[in-house]
Amino acid sequence: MIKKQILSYTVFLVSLCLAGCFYRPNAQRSSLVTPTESNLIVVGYAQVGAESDWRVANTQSFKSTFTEENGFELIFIDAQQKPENQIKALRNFIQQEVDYIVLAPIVESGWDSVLKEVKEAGIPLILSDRMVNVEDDSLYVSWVGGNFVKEGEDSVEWLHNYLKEIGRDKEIINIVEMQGTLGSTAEIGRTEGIEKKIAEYPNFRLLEKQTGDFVQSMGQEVMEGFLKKYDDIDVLIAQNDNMAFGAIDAIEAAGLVPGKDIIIISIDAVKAALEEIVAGRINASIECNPLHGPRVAEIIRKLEAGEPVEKKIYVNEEIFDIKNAAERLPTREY
Ligand code: GYE
Repeated sequence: MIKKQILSYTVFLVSLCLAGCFYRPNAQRSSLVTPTESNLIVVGYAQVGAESDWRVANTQSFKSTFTEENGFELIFIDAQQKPENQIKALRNFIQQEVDYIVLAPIVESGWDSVLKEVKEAGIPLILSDRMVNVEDDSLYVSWVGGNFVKEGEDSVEWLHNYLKEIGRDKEIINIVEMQGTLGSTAEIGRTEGIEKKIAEYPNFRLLEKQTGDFVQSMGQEVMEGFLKKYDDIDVLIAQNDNMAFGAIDAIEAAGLVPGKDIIIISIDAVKAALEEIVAGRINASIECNPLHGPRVAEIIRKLEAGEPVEKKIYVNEEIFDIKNAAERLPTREY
């Protein structure tokens, strides 16, 4: 009798262990699937956040490209604009033994040690959108994104041409600048391009620059501050559309007409910005294309095939104003 009890207890223990050892709840599947368990290529993407229309379109581009039907499993992490969250995400990706890591770094600095860990783990890392400032560029395989310096330069060139067209090119022009997240490649490049070009035109004065962190509500706050401080602002250059949307609210609340009393130029050219151009509240938007999903997938395809990839890939971008916005709106993807 006792023997029988011991036997059934042992069977119970063994079955408990079996269940415990092999049970993998569905909810954790994404973190447990490894390339040996399926044929899917596992890609971890450490995204910046959801701070702007541009970012939402970028996330959508990755989610619709890196699907199971296309042969991928995507592990998507929204870092909520906190660099420490991205570092944590990268370390988790290493533990999960993903096949590739895609990183859109929030800021350029602070990457040397974690990217070294990624390299030591033998995981190819692709940078998308923004850059890292590291001593050893073998820490990443490839980068794809916009030419931020050029976008900044184009915004001021557009202004110069527009002022000529409306006969104001001999006037002193007071400009305020709204920067993106300080220390991000998009901010660093755009600030450089904008200020280099402003310096080329003796009648352009930069009254002040301030960051609005690429966020609409902060754009509104920063503009309110500018309007309290200066009563002679001619132009706002906002380093993204969403901050310009916030600024429009502030300008209207101050009893001024956006696009007329204050010329507004922004960067990104998302669909809502094209609508604002048609409505006359934004004068121009310099495109920054967010659809990097297929571009990164193409880099991975080449790496899988053992083909060489370019270290830096710049995306072509356009300029939108009243001359082309209406005609392009119906087919605008984002
Ligand atoms: O312009 C802005 C987003 O890094 C290019 O980030 C990107 C920028 C984009 O928040 O809207």
